[in-house]
Amino acid sequence: MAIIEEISAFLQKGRAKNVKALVQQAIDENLDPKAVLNEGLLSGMMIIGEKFKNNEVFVPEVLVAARAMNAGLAILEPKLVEVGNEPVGKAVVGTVKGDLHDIGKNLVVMMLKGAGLEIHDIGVDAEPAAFIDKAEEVGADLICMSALLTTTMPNMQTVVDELKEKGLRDKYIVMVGGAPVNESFAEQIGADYYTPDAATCAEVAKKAVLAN
Ligand code: B12
Repeated sequence: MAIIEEISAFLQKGRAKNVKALVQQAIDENLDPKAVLNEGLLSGMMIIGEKFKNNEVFVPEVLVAARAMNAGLAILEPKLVEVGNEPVGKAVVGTVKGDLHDIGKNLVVMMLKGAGLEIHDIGVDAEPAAFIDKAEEVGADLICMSALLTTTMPNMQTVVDELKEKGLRDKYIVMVGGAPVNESFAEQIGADYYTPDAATCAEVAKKAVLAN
């Protein structure tokens, strides 16, 4: 089996050690890191997502697959991210309150780093105030929020509303994303940008910060 398919297969079984070793091997063999990400790690995760939806696998299996995904991502990060010298700007990134999904957020972090932004990752299940306090503390340009659950999406609105209440809304570029989020939701809650994936997020973020 080709190495990329093996990565996908081991990820689906939640075998983090094997995933790590194979991602390292792929790097050593000079395979394209984007192919390792998209056709290995992400395609494995998509298969798990589909099985989860159809009740063929359950939370524990998804959790170990996600751990394997994050382990593989950590090995791949230096290849995906070639950071420039001067930071273009600063971004606070987190997954909103009530939401524990971090794979997409971690990818956004990596791509933003690659675009030259200094990142302050506030993790998952982040309180609205945590986004704002961290942004104020570090003098951020951007606030990036991720949500994977329809039930946690409204917490993005809370952050925007609290920014408004504090008179800080115009100080920050607000970006939102995650599988259930879309352009019209972003508009509805008063965010500045939505993008469907992490690579586009980085492109748009860089342009927006430089234009600011
Ligand atoms: C992995 C996973 C889990 C893992 C998470 C582990 C982890 N460390 O992240 C675990 C097992 C913990 C989990 C738990 C749950 N999950 Co879950 N999970 C998934 C799964 C299979 C994959 C998500 C993922 O990582 N995708 C891969 C990443 C790369 O994609 P992504 O996050 O969308 O990110 C991309 C873009 O959206 C974008 N992006 C992401 N963030 C941002 C931010 C910005 C600013 C921008 C611009 C872009 C951007 O860039 C990324 C890549 O380019 C999805 C299925 C799916 N198809 O999404 C379900 C899914 C999200 N989960 C679901 C559910 C229901 C749950 C649970 C409620 C299950 C339960 N009964 O307990 C719990 C909730 C826990 C909680 N409070 O958060 C549902 C949500 C349904 C809904 N409409 O709300 C889904 C859709 C599955 C399903 N079809 O039923 N889950």
